[in-house]
Amino acid sequence: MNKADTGSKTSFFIEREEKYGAHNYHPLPVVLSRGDGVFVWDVEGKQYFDFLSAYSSVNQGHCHPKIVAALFEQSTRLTLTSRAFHNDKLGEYEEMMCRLFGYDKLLPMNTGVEAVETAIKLARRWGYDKKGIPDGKAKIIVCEGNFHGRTINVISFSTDPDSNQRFGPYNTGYLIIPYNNTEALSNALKDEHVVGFLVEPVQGEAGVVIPDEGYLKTAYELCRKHNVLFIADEIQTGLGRTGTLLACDHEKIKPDVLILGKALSGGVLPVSAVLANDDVMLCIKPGEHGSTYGGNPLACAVAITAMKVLINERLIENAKLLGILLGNFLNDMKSKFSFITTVRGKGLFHAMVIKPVEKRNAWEFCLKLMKNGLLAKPTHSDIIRLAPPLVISEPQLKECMSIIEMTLNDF
Ligand code: IF1
Repeated sequence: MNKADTGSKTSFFIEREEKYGAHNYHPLPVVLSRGDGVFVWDVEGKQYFDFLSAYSSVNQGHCHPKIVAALFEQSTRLTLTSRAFHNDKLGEYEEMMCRLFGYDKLLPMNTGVEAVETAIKLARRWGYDKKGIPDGKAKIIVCEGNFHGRTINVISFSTDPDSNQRFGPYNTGYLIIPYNNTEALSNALKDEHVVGFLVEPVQGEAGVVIPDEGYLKTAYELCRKHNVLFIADEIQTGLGRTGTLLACDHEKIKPDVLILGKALSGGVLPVSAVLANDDVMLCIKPGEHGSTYGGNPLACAVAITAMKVLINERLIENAKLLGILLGNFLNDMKSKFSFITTVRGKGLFHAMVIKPVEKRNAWEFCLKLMKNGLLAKPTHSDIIRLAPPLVISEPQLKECMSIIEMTLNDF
């Protein structure tokens, strides 16, 4: 989109960010100032369907009244104590989460990558304490195309040049294997210093890459056999996104270490968590890990309500049902338009891969979708991710499908 196409308010906001903000993002040229459910509005007053959901953080919809009420109510009583003292919300939250997901214990953090770092520390410590691995030798297996966040440690095992190039020196202790390949996993597991296998049940950044049926189950069994922790990063795939509470539920496996974030707060605050049983979690002792804001009462009150909304409003079932509709529609589009090469997805987590020809790339397509009132984010130059809030209704989804079809028609 060129400048003449953008409203005057929009360019004011964009130019100010450009001038004073670091240039570590390349957003679509839209400036949002309000959200409600599946909708967001820009500063010109134009309404859009949100098909990114802040990378699956607003599964419960923008500004969910119950979640916002919990935020407000708790914010008038107590927001932060640090973990130097107890607070009356943390235990309630931990109990609810442990019961819901079936683990002994939870460790609270804030951002997703902090929870990933926590899981890595836990796995290493468990390896030294319980597996008798010589100190400093622990290895963790990860997959090509992974996205687990942006700390130096986590980018040390990224295979995306944009994420990791020229940020070295990097950390060691990782074995990178191809995703969706149990033979490679089986080989890597022969290394007796391996303590964990860290995996996304569906690779988000790679473009909603769904592994073959049975991959996660086989991977889990291989980990069992080699006494290695199966660590699932469900930060993006968990909490209803794929039509089940966790994406691992599709294959009926229960990770040894479960990492959650994003929608844990319904998009209100950064709230993340690691869940595990005592055998693993109790390897970390007082003073060995933590975070000033981790487990703060405001976050706990918000997360308790965000989980209640997810369950009580049957958002997981909705994602499953409407996901079928979205999948069928995208397959229809694929047979209608030859430039769509692949469609894939599960629940309300889908992607459409297009053949880029000159200006006809994913970015241009997303700009056109935006003009037509739907916001989606391209990944790489050829993939459009489609992931609306799970509160979307069938009539709303149908309206979105006609927007997508209309946009495909004049593309
Ligand atoms: C950005 C991607 C999505 C994640 C998984 C950990 C984290 C993420 C599976 C870290 C974060 C985000 C971050 C966002 C872009 C985004 C993303 F395209 F880069 F891969 F969602 F698809 N594990 N994902 O997806 O969580 O520390 O950010 O809270 O701009 O970096 P965080």
